[in-house]
Amino acid sequence: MYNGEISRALARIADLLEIDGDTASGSRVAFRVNSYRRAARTIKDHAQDVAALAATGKLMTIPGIGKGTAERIQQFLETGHIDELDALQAKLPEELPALLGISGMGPKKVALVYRELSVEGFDDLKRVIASGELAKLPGLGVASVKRISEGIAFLESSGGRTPLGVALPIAEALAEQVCKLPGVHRVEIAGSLRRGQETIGDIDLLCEADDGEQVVKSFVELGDDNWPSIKRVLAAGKTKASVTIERGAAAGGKAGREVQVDLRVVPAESFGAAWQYFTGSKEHNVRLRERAVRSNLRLNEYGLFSADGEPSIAGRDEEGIYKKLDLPWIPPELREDSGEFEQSPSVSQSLRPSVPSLLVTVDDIRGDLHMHTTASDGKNSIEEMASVAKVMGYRFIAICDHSQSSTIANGLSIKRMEAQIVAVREANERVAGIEILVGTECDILPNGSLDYPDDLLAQTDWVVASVHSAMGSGGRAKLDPTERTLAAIENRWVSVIGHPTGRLINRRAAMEIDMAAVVKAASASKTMLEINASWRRLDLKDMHARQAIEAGVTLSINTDAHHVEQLSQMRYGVMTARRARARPQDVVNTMTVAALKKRIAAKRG
Ligand code: DGT
Ligand code: CA
Ligand code: CA
Ligand code: ZN
Repeated sequence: MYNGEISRALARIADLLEIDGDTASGSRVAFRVNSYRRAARTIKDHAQDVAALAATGKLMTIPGIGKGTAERIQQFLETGHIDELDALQAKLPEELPALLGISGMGPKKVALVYRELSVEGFDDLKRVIASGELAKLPGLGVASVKRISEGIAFLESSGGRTPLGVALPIAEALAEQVCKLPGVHRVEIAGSLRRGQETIGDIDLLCEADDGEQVVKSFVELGDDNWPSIKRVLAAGKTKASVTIERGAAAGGKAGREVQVDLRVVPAESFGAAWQYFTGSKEHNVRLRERAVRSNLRLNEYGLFSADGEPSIAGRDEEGIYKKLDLPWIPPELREDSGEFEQSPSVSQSLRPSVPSLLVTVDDIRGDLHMHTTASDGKNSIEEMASVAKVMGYRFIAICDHSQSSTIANGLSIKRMEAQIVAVREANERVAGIEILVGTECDILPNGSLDYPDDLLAQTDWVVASVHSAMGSGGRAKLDPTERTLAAIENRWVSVIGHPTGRLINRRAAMEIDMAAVVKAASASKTMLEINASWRRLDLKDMHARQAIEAGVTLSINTDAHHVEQLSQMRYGVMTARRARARPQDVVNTMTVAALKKRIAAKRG
């Protein structure tokens, strides 16, 4: 079991205790809530595997883990349940904890509406908003009610889709388990997940085996000693099973949400056809089928057939199908009927490598140019970040801690930034084999100016400029988000605009930005735009990144890691870049150190 799961279970107990109990400060419950929260935080960031520590009886050596918490962790590891959590869940209305997923609704507010207005779920909450009762509660008022109703609308419009970075690890771990079942030769991911969409409706797995019924049977009986474990079986047939997996409370919004997994079993001779079909998108498949019909062929999930039926002329692999339809193999990320047919040169017309085969890959990435350390709100030191980056094969990184106005993120004052510059330069001397650039994530202030003076920025190698405050139009901000971004782009020291629209997937809408204007100004001034690879952001999103590339803007794909583990989120950014049709030369992270420095200097002059 991962530390994250244990951490989430403890945080969940804290949430439910806080909703359930009398948490007046100084009370016994408040004390327990705090200690669970502290334990959850410590475990989440703990460098060692907590399950391994537990196995050797060393749980209580972790700071902040007392006897009671250690017992609960032990129970969770052994049984997958915690009695206290189950009891709390049973005591509270079933839908109530889900209200915690609404932006603006913390445990205190959920407790308040539950106790004062008998709100037990979404419908009740919407009712008390409409009747005006909610705004009358102490500590709420019109502004916070507005925020809560926007939060509800956002959750509803995002339809409970699972973020890419939550779904992919679940799918990979499950695929690995299925691979070990008797009679299984091969397992692959299909559907929107293979296409790298930012959120996933359900996970589609495809499995090659001769006896489908046997595989389905052993699949739905997979034990729960492995992560992830199956929560409910929705259907189990001869060649198909649908189940749900608990996706974890911290994952992109609502607590306790499940994600559906469809498993289909097919024989080797039609594996390619099925993989192509179930990868989709539906729109891509429709176009492909039309193309088959025009060649007097018939395409379905079993294969490609001549119009008069037998025998199948392709179906073992995807390449064969595309080839017979006079197309190069099209990367899954492009299969959206958004130009991939028009872009793909016909195989017979051209022997040049096809455009899609030139898309950027994770292997092309030589460095990550946005990450935080303990100097601001990160969890690891400069050297820790650098050594993990080195193991990943990177040649460079940029340390970009927050600037002075980001007070909640412990942003660096001018003085601390000056010390940080020295610290990064020293670390760069000490750590061989990787170039550590002095960077900053400098706030773009509400008036469009930068949070540090130019003479300080000039001492850095790389400047990420980001909007973190006053993100709406009007209000505190003097300029609207587009004007602020344009002002930052005009600053010669700004290398890249960080997470340009500020959205949080399933949580916060993007700022209203005139992307065409931003892209144009970025291109003209040689300012780069970021694809923030954190699965919580993926910002720029695919279509905006495509717009940027078409305007000649260089992209920078960065994880914004606040912990060494998050450096691995690079792949989500790369998938997004591939959906944007990015080639290595469109992405600054693929450059050598020398070329990177030259590229940065091209704007600085
Ligand atoms: P999702 O799960 O909503 O994120 O999106 P997908 O694309 O994974 O859709 P899903 O899971 O309903 O189906 C997986 C793929 O199977 C889909 O991309 C294309 C194929 N497929 C499913 N149903 C149909 C259909 O009725 N017609 C066609 N042409 N393809 C389908
Ligand atoms: Ca799907
Ligand atoms: Ca599906
Ligand atoms: Zn950042």
